[in-house]
Amino acid sequence: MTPPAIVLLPHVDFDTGTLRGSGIETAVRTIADLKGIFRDARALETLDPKAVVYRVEAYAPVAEGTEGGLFWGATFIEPGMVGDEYFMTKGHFHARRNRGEYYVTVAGEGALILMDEARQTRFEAMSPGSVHYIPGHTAHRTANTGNAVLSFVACWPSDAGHDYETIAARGFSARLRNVAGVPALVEEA
Ligand code: M6P
Ligand code: ZN
Repeated sequence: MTPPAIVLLPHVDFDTGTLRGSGIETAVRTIADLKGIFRDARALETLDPKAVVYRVEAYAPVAEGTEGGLFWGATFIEPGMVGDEYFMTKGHFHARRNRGEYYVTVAGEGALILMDEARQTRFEAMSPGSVHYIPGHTAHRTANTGNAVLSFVACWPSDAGHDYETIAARGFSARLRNVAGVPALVEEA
């Protein structure tokens, strides 16, 4: 009789959020990938285009678009600034607008920036252990406001999809900027 196949389950390191195991896909976003995301294009030009801003490790046990499944991810944002803006993710609405998501902070300090479809923007402070429920119909982006790597884990429906185009076209209505040493949301003019 053939012995049952040994399945290596993915494994999370709770000190860092790092995912290990087979079938984990990593995406890297560099300064060059984030043109148009930050406000200060001149400040962006002074940075090494190959420098990594953030990395996402994702575990997709079902195909993207599958209804009823869930994905798991870990995101690692380096500390850094582009002008007075903190290193941050591109940000997205879910392509299926009503899909929600959980984020849980593992390490570092940051902010989860949330914008509803009426373009009302707010943020939640992220620190180790903080649990963030992102409702449907809400764009989300994370910024590293500290001096060390910000890492958080995420869980979202496998049919949520990423709508980056809406953010590329109009951005968020407010940006998280360092105002006199403190992260503050500043409305776009
Ligand atoms: C989290 C999840 C992912 C997302 C990642 C980076 O891990 O929300 O779905 O891809 O953050 O965010 P973005 O895709 O906006 O760059
Ligand atoms: Zn999402």
